[in-house]
Amino acid sequence: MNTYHNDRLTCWNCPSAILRGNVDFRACGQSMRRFTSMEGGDVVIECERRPELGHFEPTINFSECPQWKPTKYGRLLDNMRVLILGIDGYLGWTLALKLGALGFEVSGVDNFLRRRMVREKGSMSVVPIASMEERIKAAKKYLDIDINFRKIDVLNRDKLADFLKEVKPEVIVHYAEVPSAPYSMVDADHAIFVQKNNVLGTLGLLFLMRDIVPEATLIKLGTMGEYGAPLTGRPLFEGFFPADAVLLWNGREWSLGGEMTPRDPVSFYHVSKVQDTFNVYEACKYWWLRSYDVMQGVIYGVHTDELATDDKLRTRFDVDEWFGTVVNRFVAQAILGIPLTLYGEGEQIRGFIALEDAMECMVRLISSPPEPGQYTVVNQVSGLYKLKTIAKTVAEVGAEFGFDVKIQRIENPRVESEVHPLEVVAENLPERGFRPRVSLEREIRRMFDLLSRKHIVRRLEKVKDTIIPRTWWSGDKRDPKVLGVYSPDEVREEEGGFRGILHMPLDSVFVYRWEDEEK
Ligand code: USQ
Repeated sequence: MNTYHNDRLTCWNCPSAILRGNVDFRACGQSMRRFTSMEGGDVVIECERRPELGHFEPTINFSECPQWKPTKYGRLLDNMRVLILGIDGYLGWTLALKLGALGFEVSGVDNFLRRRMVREKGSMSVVPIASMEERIKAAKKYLDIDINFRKIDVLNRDKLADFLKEVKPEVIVHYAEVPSAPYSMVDADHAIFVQKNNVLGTLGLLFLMRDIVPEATLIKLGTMGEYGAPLTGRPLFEGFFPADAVLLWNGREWSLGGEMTPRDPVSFYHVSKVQDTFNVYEACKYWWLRSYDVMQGVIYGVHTDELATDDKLRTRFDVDEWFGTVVNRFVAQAILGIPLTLYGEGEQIRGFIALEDAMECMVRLISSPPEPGQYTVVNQVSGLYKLKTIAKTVAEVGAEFGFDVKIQRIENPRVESEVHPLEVVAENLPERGFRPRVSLEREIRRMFDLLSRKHIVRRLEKVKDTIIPRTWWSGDKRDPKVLGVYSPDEVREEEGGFRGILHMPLDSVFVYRWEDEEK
């Protein structure tokens, strides 16, 4: 039996393996399996980290390689070089600290666009964050982490190319996209900007990876919103139909196995992620690049151990109508005494994941690099909830902190189904050792604990006017009408609508954890 989830991966997966010999780059994608099992030794590699081995067949597995050291996250490559694009953001900064604390060599790029866009709304991060210079100093002081930062716009390919040559990353985590659906719906200028920044930034990056770091893994942030929420209830598979899916039409039957599933994005921002999906998929096919495309659910929370080490290490936290995600906004509203803004019916079901769990997912993906040409989609959620359940939970936890929280249904400024089934398959992360650890209530409690501190409440008061949504998918700019105000015990979660169904096999793979041993 394997001790770690990634024991059986081999040099084929390792970014240190430089492919040499008779490698036919046209034999990518679909024919990869045949290629990897080829006998006769045509394919050889050189190991960047172990040049003394000379040329050899790429068959050493991680459990045999001294460079892949055991940790509680599985085997991790010693001093692995990770480049985070968008390192100044909510996720980027959190991941930088997490990886730094685990011994990765962390470098990062940002152009501070997020700070500017939030300022454009008249808002700011309600959790105070320092300049990048000060953040890097604090990371060194409190966690002894060195971060190699460069201010670069990912659309500037020349500068990005120079940095890639300097750093030679083995993993690139791409968080440098505009993450907001409402921002992309403000007007034509905003929609065009979002799509240009996101789609062309990623497309340019793919060409640079081909030319400079073809062995690196691209971990690209997509979104569960790429799939939409099919009214038929068809499960949302991980990017592709499973082998036994069939299409029936006119009395005839075809296999759908291995075909990309349909996408039905819900804003021009979500469309940009769909376009990225195709561009990354193609680059893996054409050039043997390797990628995990992460369909992340709605993220929430404030906590990781590293962020909590000192106030100077905290990550940003937005609550305005453009950049605040729903759980984060609800907690802010509860503290400000604004009834929680449920859009429309409140029967919408979404996949959610806490910040801390999302970071663990990233470490798991980094620990399991794909093979050349492999493009794998992972659905990154840890629970499915109705929005009204989220509102009720925030109100109930808020009561523990002494807040009397009301819930309001308001007109929905978005165009989205408000009553729909949702069935999600999320197998790829558990197979790589991920187990959700943070419950919704626990993280909401941590959020109240942090956000109700005096200095943050003062900042919340300052951005109060940016909370009520005024960006309509129709193009209108007006306050929505209130449809009803409720106390939490009047919210009946089980009444009406559907229940989310999540397929997440947590027992299928043995996961070794040092904590288990310590118990
Ligand atoms: N919603 C409310 N009240 C609010 C804010 C939102 O009812 O005050 C509703 C929205 O109508 C929507 C749901 O909550 O049905 C989620 O909205 P959101 O603003 O939290 O998230 P969304 O716009 O879907 O986008 C966010 C991130 C995005 C990421 C996405 C994951 O901003 O980057 O891609 O979550 S997902 O939703 O799974 O597509």
